[in-house]
Amino acid sequence: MLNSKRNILLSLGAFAFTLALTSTSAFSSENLFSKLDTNTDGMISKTEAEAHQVLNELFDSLDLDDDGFISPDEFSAAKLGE
Ligand SMILES: [Ca+2]
Ligand SMILES: [Ca+2]
Repeated sequence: MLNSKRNILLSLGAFAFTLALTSTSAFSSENLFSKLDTNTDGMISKTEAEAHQVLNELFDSLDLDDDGFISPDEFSAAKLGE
């Protein structure tokens, strides 16, 4: 009985920790995205990506649909804000 209560507390703690971690990284990668999106069209162009060395190098492999822009989805897959 005591054991299972302790397990519930432990998993609640782990859940809260994961949640905090997830929201922190989402926040920072969103920040980075809007920082790089200098013309605020919601996409990062090849020129805008040049401001970020890693993004610049990974640009072609991150641009999954080959439209020449990094969308927020493509950007978050790169996990650059973590
Ligand atoms: Ca842009
Ligand atoms: Ca794209």
